[in-house]
Amino acid sequence: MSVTKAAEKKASSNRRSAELLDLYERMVLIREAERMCGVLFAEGEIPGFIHLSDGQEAVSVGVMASMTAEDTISSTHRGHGHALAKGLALDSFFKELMGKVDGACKGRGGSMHVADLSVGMLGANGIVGGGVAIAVGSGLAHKLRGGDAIAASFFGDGALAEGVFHESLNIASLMQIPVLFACENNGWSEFSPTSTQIVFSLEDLAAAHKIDYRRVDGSDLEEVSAVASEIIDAMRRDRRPRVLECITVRARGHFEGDAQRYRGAGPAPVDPLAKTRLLLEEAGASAGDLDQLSERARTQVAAAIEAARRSDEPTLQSAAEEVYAQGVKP
Ligand SMILES: Cc1ncc(C[n+]2csc(CCOP(=O)(O)OP(=O)(O)O)c2C)c(N)n1
Repeated sequence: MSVTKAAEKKASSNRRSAELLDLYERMVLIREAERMCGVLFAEGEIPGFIHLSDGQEAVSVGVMASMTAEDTISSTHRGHGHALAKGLALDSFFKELMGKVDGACKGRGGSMHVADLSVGMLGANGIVGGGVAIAVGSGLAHKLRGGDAIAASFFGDGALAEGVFHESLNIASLMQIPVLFACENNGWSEFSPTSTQIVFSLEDLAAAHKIDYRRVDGSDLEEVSAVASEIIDAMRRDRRPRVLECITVRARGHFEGDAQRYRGAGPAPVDPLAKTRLLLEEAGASAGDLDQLSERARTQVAAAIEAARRSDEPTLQSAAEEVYAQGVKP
């Protein structure tokens, strides 16, 4: 190998390691934010229900590595990772989950309906499949406006049984809408295995709707980000929909507090964070530097929680505010 070729190869491998480190840091931040969500929920500081996405971080971070602020996403009840990966600020996130006036939705959305249009996060969604059609609508808007922005819908395998999902695939294919259907297949729909719920494969369904389909190992950050980048680049050019099935794990219960009595002892799930950390260490990152990165995440999350604690709750008198869009009469 020539000296120039060797130098190019080294530079490209350094670039890859720097990108991987950046994505790893985002995953660590999501894991830490969710760990603290669990603590705050148990202590009664987060009202309602929360559903954590431990084990699924490589999907949100890997796919969104190729998205910009102009691109839009819709999410699910398990949407913390999606919101943070899309760029929702930590402060806004914790204030929203803790029901405070300075939250992303002024404390009205909470965990299951957090949204921030300024970063293209169209909302988490308590309705299974509810976000899918929203992303299709947003993708249509991108197409009509011109440019190369795309929309993505993150949904679980449970959404495959919903009518709206089938309608959404059909219309996206019929009208050639640049929407990425990103399925996080963790094998569970609440307390039931997917195999007891669905009779078709997502691959067959995509083929029936004439939409290109790819499957990735959702615990493998490098694979998710490489395949997503390829797909999204193609979508920016050809303005067509795509289906990406990410095989992933739900490391925790369906919701926080779920005793998981329905769950048998299976093989230990692969942790995408541990897997990526190993890769980084093999590429030369020191354990000390990686520990420091985790420490930084803990400090950032702790500061955001403290800021949320200092923020006020909405007043009772303001309960009816923000119900209607500005300028729209009831
Ligand atoms: C339309 C609708 N039906 C049923 C429910 C109750 N429900 C909440 S979560 C869930 C399962 C979701 O499974 P999946 O989409 O695979 O996501 P996961 O929880 O595995 O991330 C169900 C059936 C709901 N919220 N909305």
